[in-house]
Amino acid sequence: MKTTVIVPTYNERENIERLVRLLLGLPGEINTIIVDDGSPDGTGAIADALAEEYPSRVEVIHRSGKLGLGTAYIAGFRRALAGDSGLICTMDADFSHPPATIPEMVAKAAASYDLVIGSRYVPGGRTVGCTPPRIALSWGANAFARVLLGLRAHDTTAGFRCYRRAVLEKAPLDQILSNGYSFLIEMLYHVQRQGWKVGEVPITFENRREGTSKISKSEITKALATVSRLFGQRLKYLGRKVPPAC
Ligand SMILES: Nc1nc2c(ncn2[C@@H]2O[C@H](COP(=O)(O)OP(=O)(O)OP(=O)(O)O)[C@@H](O)[C@H]2O)c(=O)[nH]1
Ligand SMILES: [Mg+2]
Repeated sequence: MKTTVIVPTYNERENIERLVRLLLGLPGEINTIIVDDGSPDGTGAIADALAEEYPSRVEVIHRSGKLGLGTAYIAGFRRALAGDSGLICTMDADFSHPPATIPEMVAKAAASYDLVIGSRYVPGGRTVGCTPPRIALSWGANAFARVLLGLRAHDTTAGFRCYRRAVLEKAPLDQILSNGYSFLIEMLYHVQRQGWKVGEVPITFENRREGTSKISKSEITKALATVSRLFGQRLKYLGRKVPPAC
């Protein structure tokens, strides 16, 4: 199945070229869309050089500044939906998400899943090189989102995902209010509520070796606010049967 991989970038000069070359070398029909937010370190120029080298396989969206991960995904989704890929994946640029798992995710989606998550928290999945506070934060965010929102997936904050095209076509992208990391929770909430089938494949999540993290403390507060807002919405819907979208 033709697959587009969206990679949001902000200051990923050390990673982006190697990642794109690895992605293009994977089996299957894969192309990429890099969404760069005017990275001061020149990531955008490296991405442009890759797009020039592979005009039919690498596209770059340049945005004017650091506008946030959520809107970067949405910009990538819209560009991908203008093309003809049947599957649209997202992943970080920093090698925390192993590119070699993509064929397995694609195969699982092709075998009848609507969203496949590259997951740290299913048997066989693990986290390597992260500090205990970072692990605790991820674990806490997941537990909180799963309990309050009833999310069934185990890794609800993972940015490593493959969506079937129809899922994104039907997703209420205009209604998603969160723009940071909690965008991922909000998106998963809508996907599950619309009745799509979500699967997970185990990954080894490795802490980034190059470049720096963009997570800030305010993301924690924003995630708490997002989950609380969605919990309020869920309470309204509880008891009402929502017809599946597929
Ligand atoms: N376009 C765009 N990309 C972003 C933005 N913030 C982060 N990114 C990218 O999103 C991906 C995830 O960011 P990271 O800083 O690795 O965050 P993380 O993986 O959740 O946290 P770490 O475990 O600390 O690495 C990376 O590819 C970043 O370059 C943003 O505002 N705009
Ligand atoms: Mg990272």
